[in-house]
Amino acid sequence: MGELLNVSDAEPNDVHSGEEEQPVPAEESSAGKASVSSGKDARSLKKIVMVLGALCVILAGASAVKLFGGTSNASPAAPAEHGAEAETPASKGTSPAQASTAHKKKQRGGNYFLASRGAKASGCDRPETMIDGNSTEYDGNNGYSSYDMNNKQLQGCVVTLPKPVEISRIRFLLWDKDERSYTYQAFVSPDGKTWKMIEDASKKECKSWQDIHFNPQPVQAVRIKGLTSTANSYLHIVEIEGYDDGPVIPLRKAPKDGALPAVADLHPGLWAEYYDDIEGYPTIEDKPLLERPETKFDFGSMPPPQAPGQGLKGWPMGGSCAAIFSGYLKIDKQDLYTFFLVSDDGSKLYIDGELLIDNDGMHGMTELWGQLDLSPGLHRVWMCYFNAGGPMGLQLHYKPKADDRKAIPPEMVFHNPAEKRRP
Ligand SMILES: [Ca+2]
Ligand SMILES: [Ca+2]
Repeated sequence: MGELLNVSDAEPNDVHSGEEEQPVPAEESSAGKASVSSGKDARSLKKIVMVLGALCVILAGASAVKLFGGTSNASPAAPAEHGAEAETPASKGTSPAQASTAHKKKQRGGNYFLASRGAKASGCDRPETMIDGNSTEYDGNNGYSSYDMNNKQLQGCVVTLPKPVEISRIRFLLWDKDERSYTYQAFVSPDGKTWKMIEDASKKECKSWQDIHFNPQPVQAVRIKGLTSTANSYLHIVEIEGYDDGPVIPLRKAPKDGALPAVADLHPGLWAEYYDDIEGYPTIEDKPLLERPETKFDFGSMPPPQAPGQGLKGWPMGGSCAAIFSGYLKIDKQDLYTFFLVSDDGSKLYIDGELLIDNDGMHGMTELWGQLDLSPGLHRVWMCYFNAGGPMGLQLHYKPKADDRKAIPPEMVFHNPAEKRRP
């Protein structure tokens, strides 16, 4: 209950007891966090992936206080603002939907879903707040639209354009000043009458920004139909945006496990490809700014960089960036190995061509782990990472069954210089 108080405290000037229905903090629940792993647990007996994180974070102790206690010019939850408090675990969640489609954004023509460009919003209370171009100023009382999902006559929050526009991505901000999560379905319409579902997030725990990509098509209206909230029966949306990003460019993929190289052909370190100025995982069209062997994967975490080049321990860049690490793990002894992948924002770890840890999405330092029984010899490893902005961090640790957890040692990682890495 303290949190609601703090939410108001964050923006004292805006506090007025409106008669509007107010978001109420979710009950103490870690459902949103746990859900990140639930799908994977079901998929594989070999892999046990759990969220320890969102909890074990750089800002862990401070999150509640810092996020809501607020400094005077704190701009909460502004993905483009890269504010220090924009990505605390408490403020940033993600859905698998958002994550799996993250890719370089082109944003041709900018955001079409603005009142200033003739868009109209409906279907909820204070619909104008969804298209005012303001996704940073909102609190427990103001700056969001809402509707009661229990009212079956309401079909969701709708934004309608003056005429159809080619659109390939919508993103919207679910009210995220506490730990609540939502489920929803998103639809687009070429004429405002017939609707096509572009995202079924009815079984996902969705928080904060939702980023949905689809094949470019004429769109005159978008509708976000809320299904559930972990807090109450209301859907709250701060802002809806729509873009023409052009065709979806495929992301780089982990190579399927193939023939292993001869140990004699290997060189120390995983091959690291660093990509600058992209906000998602590298696509097949992105070109790395820097490539080099990398023997340490313990970059730690850091607040937003003050200047280009100010990085983590050994990390070569700052701000929006991405990386792919590929090569081989050399295992000396058969054992059950636990891998820990900690990142801000998203990361994924593949071993032997299989996704072992999916730490995807935009979030603060979040740790996931996975276990694998590995035989002696070489095992293909592939890890991708991105930071959409703001604080960043990456760590890969491992633990043999009867040993301590430690950073991956340099003598365990190799790459084959002859290997072709990009399409
Ligand atoms: Ca708004
Ligand atoms: Ca970040």
